Amino acid sequence: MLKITPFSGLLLLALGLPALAQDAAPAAPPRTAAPANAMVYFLSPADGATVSSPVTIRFGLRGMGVAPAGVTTANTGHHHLLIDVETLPPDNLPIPNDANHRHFGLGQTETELTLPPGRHTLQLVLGDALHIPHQPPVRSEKITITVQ
Ligand SMILES: [Cu+2]
Repeated sequence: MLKITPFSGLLLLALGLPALAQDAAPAAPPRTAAPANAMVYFLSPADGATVSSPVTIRFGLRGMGVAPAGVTTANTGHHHLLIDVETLPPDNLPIPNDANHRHFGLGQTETELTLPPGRHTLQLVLGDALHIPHQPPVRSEKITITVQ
């Protein structure tokens, strides 16, 4: 006799929904582990700094190494700079690639940023070979700079 345990019930439910599953988003790829002590931060500018544009932004990383996108070596990643981003992108998906979410997939550790005058926020997020934040995410504090 077939025993329906809670687990097999779920399995039957899953097997019974192949059409729905095909329409759903593909399963998120597995997350890449980061050491608990990993830390990404701004070497410059300082939080609260007043700067002129273009401004050089220098990225610091501790407890992990920088590697270009596509490289799957353990405990490495590449920098992403979030500019004036209020809501963090999802941790389980590739970081968007647009004017507000800049990728440094060649392994760069600094950039020259041209920004209009006014206040801007900057935040760093490390991404793995597939541009997905690590588990746990390695993110800097969000800093605010004023461009003259
Ligand atoms: Cu990336």
